[in-house]
Order: sequence, then structure tokens, then C-alpha cells
Amino acid sequence: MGLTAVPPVEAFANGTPMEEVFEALYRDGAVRIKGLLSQAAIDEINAEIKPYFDADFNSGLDVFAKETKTVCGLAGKSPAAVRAILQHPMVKAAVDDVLTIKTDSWWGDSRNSCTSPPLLSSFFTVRVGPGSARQGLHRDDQDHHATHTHGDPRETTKLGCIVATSKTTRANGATEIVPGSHVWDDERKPTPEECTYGEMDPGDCLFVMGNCYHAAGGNTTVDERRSVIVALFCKGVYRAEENQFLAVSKEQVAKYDYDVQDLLGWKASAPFCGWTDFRNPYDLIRKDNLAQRDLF
Ligand SMILES: O=C(O)CCC(=O)C(=O)O
Ligand SMILES: [Fe+2]
Repeated sequence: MGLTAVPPVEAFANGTPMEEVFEALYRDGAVRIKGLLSQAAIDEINAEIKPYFDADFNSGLDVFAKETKTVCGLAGKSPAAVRAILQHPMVKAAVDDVLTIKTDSWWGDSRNSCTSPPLLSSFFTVRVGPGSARQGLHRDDQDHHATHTHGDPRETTKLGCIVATSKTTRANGATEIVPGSHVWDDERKPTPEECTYGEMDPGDCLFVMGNCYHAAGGNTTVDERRSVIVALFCKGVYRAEENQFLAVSKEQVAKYDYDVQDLLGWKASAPFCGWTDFRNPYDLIRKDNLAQRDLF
């Protein structure tokens, strides 16, 4: 497919000053950080998520190959992943720089300067099994219906941190990335020839801007599994004003009509926003909708 022409994204050592990382991240849309996690941290995370992999969950979504396994909701399942990834100083610095919003606005006679801190948007594993097909190239900020019109590298609602928990190679499904695509408009379609491979050693990570095209690669090996943990973060305003999940119990929601359930956030917003275990949340409260899988 002629995928070798594009050079790899720039790599930096764990602990590199963030100004150097940001220069490359905003220029190319993605960077690799080497040795973000220790092998000991990976072992601890793997031990915590093993029972969920053993449970043989498959998302059933078309966007993942059928040989690919996922474990979602890692913030609840793996305290080691929370410590090692969400609390890593480089991850925190990148998330803050890309996604913190500060805006001045009037309230009567006061001019208020307000800061909205970022949120964890999703936290899951992707284990690409032998024979998996390539994922479609996509932008992760599509779930917010983000538009890209200004050629501004920061014109996005999300940032991805993709951490390798196995070696990732071109052959076993390393993440495909289209460097520079973060400043494209919304009409231009990415092609495989424009991709490079985010090959990584275990513990490395890729920071990928939410406006940069990428995909899980295809796995052409017969016996290798390529495993990554994906932590996606978003701007803090991408939520309702009042927290309806705390205002109404699950039992009470289940008694309301479907249109009310939808208003309270129990129907996912297409594409891919508000899911649980890659399912529409109303699967948990509507007995007659268990077949509903479509998050597009
Ligand atoms: O598995 C990967 O390398 C990337 C997965 C991805 O982009 C996604 O699920 O949104
Ligand atoms: Fe993605």
C-alpha cells in the first residue's frame, strides 16, 4: 500500500520539557513519548484488567475488527492505570494545555474570567488480534460534531493518549496516523498512502490531537496481539449544565417514557458519545432494546 513514505512521528523521552513536545504536537498533530510507563506499571495494569479480557467481551461494533477485544470503563476497573496514565505529569500537562478553556463574560456589572478544566472522555483497551482488518481512518473529535475550518492546530475538542502495553509494530497493528491532518478542513479525505505507523515499545505512548486522522492498524501476524490503552480527554464544557445522572436514580429513569430517558442522557448521541461498554446506555434500562448496537 506504499505506507512507508511518511516518516514516523517525532519521539521524545519521558521527562522532556513540555515546550519541545508541544511544538511538535501542534505542528504534526501527534507525537510519541518513550517510556511513559514502567514495565512494573504495565504488569500491574494487566493483572487488574485480565479478568475482563478473560470474560471474552466483544463490543460487537463494526468500527472494531471482530478479532479485536476491548475493555471499557478503566477508571473503575484499574486504579493502576488511573495512577500511571491519568496522573502522569506529562499527560496532565498535555491535557491541560490542549483542552483547558478560559473565557471572560459579563454577569451584570462584573466581568468574570472563568476556567473550565478538561474531563476524561473515555478510557479503554484495544487488543488487536491476529487477522484483524485496519480500522477506518477517523478523527476522535467527530463525536462532538467538531468542525475544522480555520487551519488552527488547536481547533479540537479532544486529545488522545494511546499507551502501548505490548510492542506495537507495523505488522501487528500499530496505530496509523496521518501527520499534519489536524489542520485539514472537513472535506479532505485521508488515504492509506498518507499514513505513518505509531510503532511503540511497551510503555511508550502517542499523544494524538482530536482533529488528527488515525486508526488502529491491521494485524497481519498469525500469533501476535497488539495491545494499547486509549485515554481520551475532552474540553470540560462537553456535558449538560445540571448533572442529570446524579439528579435521577436509574430505577426512576427506567419508569419514565423513552423520550424522557433520552433527554436525561440515556440515549447515546451519534456518533459515539455517551456510550457505556460501547453500548447505548438505554440497553441497561429498556428490556426491549437489547439488540440496539449502532452508535453511528
Ligand atoms: O487502537 C488504536 O490504535 C486506536 C483506536 C482508536 O483510534 C479508537 O478506537 O478511536
Ligand atoms: Fe480513534
